[in-house]
Amino acid sequence: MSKTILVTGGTGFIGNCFCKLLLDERPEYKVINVDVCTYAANPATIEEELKNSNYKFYKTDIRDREAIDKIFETEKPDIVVNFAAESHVDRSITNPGIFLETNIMGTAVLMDACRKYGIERYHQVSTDEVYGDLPLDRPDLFFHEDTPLHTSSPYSTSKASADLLVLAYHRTYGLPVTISRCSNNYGPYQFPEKLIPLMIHNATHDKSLPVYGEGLNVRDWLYVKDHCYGILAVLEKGRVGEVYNLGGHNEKANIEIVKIILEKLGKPESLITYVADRHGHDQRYAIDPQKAMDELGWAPTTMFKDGIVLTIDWYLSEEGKKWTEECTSGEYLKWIEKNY
Ligand code: NAD
Ligand code: TDX
Repeated sequence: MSKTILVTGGTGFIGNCFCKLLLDERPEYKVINVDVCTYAANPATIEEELKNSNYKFYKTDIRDREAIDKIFETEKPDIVVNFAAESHVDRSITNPGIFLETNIMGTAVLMDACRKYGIERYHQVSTDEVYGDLPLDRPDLFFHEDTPLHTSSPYSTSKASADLLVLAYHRTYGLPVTISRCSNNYGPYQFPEKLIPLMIHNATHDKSLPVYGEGLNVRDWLYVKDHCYGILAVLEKGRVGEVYNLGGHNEKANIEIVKIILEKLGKPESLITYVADRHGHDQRYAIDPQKAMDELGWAPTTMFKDGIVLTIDWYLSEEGKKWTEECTSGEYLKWIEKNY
């Protein structure tokens, strides 16, 4: 049966991968992308999707209640998946306000529309950062779904607040919600402010690679498409009102990642520059994805050694080089003004 799925933040890194997956593997879905296109959204990302008759794009802010209501009235979505967010921790440290507005208030506006117009499912895309961090000397510890929320940055606090609001809308209003909390994603089309694309970009331009502190902080890396399959599994098999952790047991210290990238690109380690640490820098993230594996039959399929090659190859491709150049020069901001 044909269904309409409204995806917010579908011009961003993970949201676009999710839209592509739906268009490729779930042709029965009509995909509506609602994205205001912040600095993090290069329009080139959705060039191909715009040609697909199953896809529609609204350049709209999720904080704009009137505009969101209008889209719900017109499109009558069955399912809403909320990716839209301010997503970069460093930016949240310098400018927290917009994180609270988009990540918390935007979520409330979407869920109010869901209540008003009725939906089958509201899914919130969340992060392992809501659990805070784990000590480096306790490799036996992992984040479980019932690990207390204990955030460090304005970003993670805004995401945790949104999660609590989502669960409150379920309990108070009976909204049929699910939440997924994922570890660090990597892959093509990631904005070059995040660790992996930034390091690839700087290394290819023989610029220094800024590693915070001693580079010993640990992140748990998941290929973006595996994350999107996980969200699809939650939508199709997950229980309403539940939280699912998504991760691949692929923990690496930042310095390890940086050295892998340099090695793959044939660049010298002398490009590494140790810089001042991030304020409140989380030490280690480590997801236990057992619940998603057991209940949903989900498991990542891309090994890091393969995913990192796919990622580097994409950033070195003509498309990847042009896309990154547009992001770093801000060229597309002029394009947005002209076209929308
Ligand atoms: P991104 O920054 O690449 O994309 C975010 C998208 O949201 C952009 O296209 C942006 O234009 C859009 N957006 C921002 N504010 C908006 C608003 N007010 N209205 C409409 N659209 C708006 O981020 P991403 O890495 O793709 O992350 C997507 C989601 O996944 C976020 O909710 C993030 O918290 C979560 N997440 C990310 C990771 C990761 O490693 N990147 C890991 C776990 C969870
Ligand atoms: O220049 C850098 N140097 C550096 O050492 C940058 C940009 C990062 N780092 C470190 C900080 C982190 O320990 O690398 C690690 C990864 O940093 P980010 O790419 O900024 O990701 P992180 O802070 O871990 O958050 C990411 O994962 C969880 C996403 O940005 C979030 O949206 C997601 O929720």
